[in-house]
Amino acid sequence: MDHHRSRRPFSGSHHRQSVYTRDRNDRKGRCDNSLLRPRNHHQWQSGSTPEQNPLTSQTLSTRKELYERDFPLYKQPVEVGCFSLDAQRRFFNDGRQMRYYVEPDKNPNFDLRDGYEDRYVKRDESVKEKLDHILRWILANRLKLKSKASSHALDFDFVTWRGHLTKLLTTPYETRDGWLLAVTKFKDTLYISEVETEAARRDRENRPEWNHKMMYWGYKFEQYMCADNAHGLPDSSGVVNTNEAFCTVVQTRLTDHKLLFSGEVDCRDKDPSVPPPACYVELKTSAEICTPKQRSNFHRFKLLKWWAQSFLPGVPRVVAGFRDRDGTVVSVDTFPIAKVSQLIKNEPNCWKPTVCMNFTCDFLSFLKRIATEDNPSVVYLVSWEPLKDVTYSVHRDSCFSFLPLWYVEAMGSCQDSHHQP
Ligand code: 0WD
Ligand code: CA
Repeated sequence: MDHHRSRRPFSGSHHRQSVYTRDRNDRKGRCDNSLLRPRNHHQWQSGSTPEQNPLTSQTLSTRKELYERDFPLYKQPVEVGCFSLDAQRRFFNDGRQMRYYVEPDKNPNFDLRDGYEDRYVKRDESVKEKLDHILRWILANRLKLKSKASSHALDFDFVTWRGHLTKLLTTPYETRDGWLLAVTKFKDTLYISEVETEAARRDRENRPEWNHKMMYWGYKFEQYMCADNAHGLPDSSGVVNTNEAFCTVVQTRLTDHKLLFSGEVDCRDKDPSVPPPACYVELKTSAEICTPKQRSNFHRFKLLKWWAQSFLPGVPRVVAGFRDRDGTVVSVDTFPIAKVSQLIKNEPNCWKPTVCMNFTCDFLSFLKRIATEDNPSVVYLVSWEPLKDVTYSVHRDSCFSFLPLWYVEAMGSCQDSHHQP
């Protein structure tokens, strides 16, 4: 076939995954994920073939039983910087969008529906920003980021969004949504950027009106809970603009994987003596819990996502607004992340933090093993669907390439240029 012509041999004969050189785009210029089905697709059943050895296998199992071992080393995340996105989604290398947590009444009666029709500016979700904001932050802060000795490469194995890592942490327990991650090795760092799956795009484009409203409720809750400065009060008469964001950038290590990632933070405690990320507060809304069944589901499904998202950057607490069916917050509760494991421990068949972390650790090792070619235009497209193993395919100069030229050129401009495209 034509698009195998420029295929280059890989360094080892054990590379048995499919190799694509060029991808066809559909009429709208999107990458067509339906063309991703590889021909010589190897899907070894973990635990049932001699090729299950995790050190050589080209696939990775997500079965939770395989990850029930001791909790892996996860270093205390350290904030190395922050950035802001303004009402027009413009990047600023500072904390101007930081907001401050304001303690609410126990029974607040916030009307989350207020403003949906007339005071809501919604971010355009069809614009895919990929890692661009993080890359901009890296370029603006290169000097203060520790570089590897004798090179100007970053001293990180992985750069990504916190949200992508959250999806990895919850994968062994996920039964509904698969994911697609694009991975590129550039100057010894693996960059991980999400690609929207076909199913996710369909869902987004066909989202019913009630769903749009409920998404707004979450942002409206933030407005009721946050002030723009440490001594201010919330202004619920203002506009909700979801372009605006404050993002923390943290560094940490999961066993031998050095990570740099960024995540959006809702607000901070106004006490200036508590340093980030310990001062940060994650805000959530959830349906009011009225029955034991609802409580159990909350523990088994919602707390998993909340824990994974906040544990990663070291955000110590989630403040939840419980809403009735009409969108009125009837109570507010604080969930310290460190106490979540106690909350769920009497829940039969529940998720375990150690499984989430061990799977993620093994997944990152898997990426290091497969993504060997250091080239900014090569993408290892890693995909997963519930009940299946993680698989991948390789793409050169395709629509999946995501490291922008401005980043590649800026990073390549200082010595160590043998990897330049
Ligand atoms: O393009 C993409 N595929 C993604 C873009 C996926 C994930 C994130 N992003 C962007 C978001 O626009 C946002 O600026 O990255 C930033 C946040 O990154 P994150 O912290 O790594 O993402 P995550 O932990 O999934 O979400 C944190 C918050 C969400 O709060 P809740 O309480 O709902 O978890 O970021 C917001 C949201 O408030 N958020 C988004 N806002 C606009 N568009 C999006 C999104 N696609 N995803 C999360
Ligand atoms: Ca939130």
